Amino acid sequence: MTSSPLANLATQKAGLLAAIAALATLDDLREAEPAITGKRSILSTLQKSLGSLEPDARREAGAQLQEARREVEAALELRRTVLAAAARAVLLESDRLDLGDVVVGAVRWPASAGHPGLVASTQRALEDVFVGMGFTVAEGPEVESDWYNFEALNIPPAHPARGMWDTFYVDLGEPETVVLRTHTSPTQIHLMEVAVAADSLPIHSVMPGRCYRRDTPDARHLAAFHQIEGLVVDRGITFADLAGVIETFTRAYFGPDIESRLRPAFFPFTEPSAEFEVTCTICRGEGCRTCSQTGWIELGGCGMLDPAVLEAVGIDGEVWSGFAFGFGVDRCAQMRHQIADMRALIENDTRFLRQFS
Ligand code: FA5
Repeated sequence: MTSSPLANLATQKAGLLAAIAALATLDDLREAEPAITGKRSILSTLQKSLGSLEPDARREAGAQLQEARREVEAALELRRTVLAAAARAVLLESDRLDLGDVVVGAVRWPASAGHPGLVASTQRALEDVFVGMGFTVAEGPEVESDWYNFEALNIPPAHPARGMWDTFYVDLGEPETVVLRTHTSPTQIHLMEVAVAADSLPIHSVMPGRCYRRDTPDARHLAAFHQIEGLVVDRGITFADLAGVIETFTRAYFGPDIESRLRPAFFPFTEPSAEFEVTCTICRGEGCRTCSQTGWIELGGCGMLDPAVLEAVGIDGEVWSGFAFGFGVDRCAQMRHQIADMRALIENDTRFLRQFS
């Protein structure tokens, strides 16, 4: 009588389980795996030997062998999970950064506190100048409806003046009805609406904030930049008041050495309108790459409020008049600190940023 090929199965299985338990690393496991469950393993050899058995005996032995293989494979997977977790723990421990060690122990360079960026501090300085001149400070939303950004400012749909502002549209509601504001002028409209509703005219306010345009960044432009808007609505306001405010502001912010000038321009929401410019501080008016060889840098636009705008918000143009202006905060920072290329403001080069701490 020939003995069953599975006569020693229990001992053989115990040997495999012991070998699995002794595997110390994932590499050991990968190396041992073919000998434990692979084609040349003892389990596979036993499987082949079952072919010589009678069908009934083969079925019974097959089931026994399958159960043994399942146990061995389960033990191998469990060992793989345990070893992988151990390897990960070792890796994490070696990567561990104890912030306490860095701060309290091995500080390799002087720890430095953060500080407001140049654009933020310029915005504050500009606000201070205008607060000193009797203006209040207000803010408006960066995402606007087409009505506030364009229509209420006397720029109806399809008006050619829309081409002055290359607009980012937000994918909300009807197509092209919600925009990232292209200028701070829509905040004028919010302010006038509130003043009408609260019966609180006159208005003397400045409104700083971020604006967005599909402009290609260059020495004087960014796609996300900042403006500060000014709005005065009062009785008997004239262009001389506007010119006086612009002149006072430029002298207060840039100092008496910098010249400024107003040049006729067109904005749909002001009439008459002007652009105001200052001497380029990079070349002192000689002409350079930053000012496109003109010797002047445009800071912003301004003008007397167009009666159509007053009417859009329900202000009686027979009683009230006013002016508005809007200029670039980043441009002011650039001119005040003689930064040849505006893109330096957003490049986050700490050697540049540290100069303004
Ligand atoms: C306007 O945006 C008008 N809303 C200004 C205005 C307000 C006119 C009230 C009349 C009454 P303009 O598109 O010219 O105008 O922009 C004004 C200023 O914003 C520019 O002179 C410049 O200083 C700044 N500016 C405009 N586009 C950019 C840009 N892409 N990057 C940086 N600064 C910019």
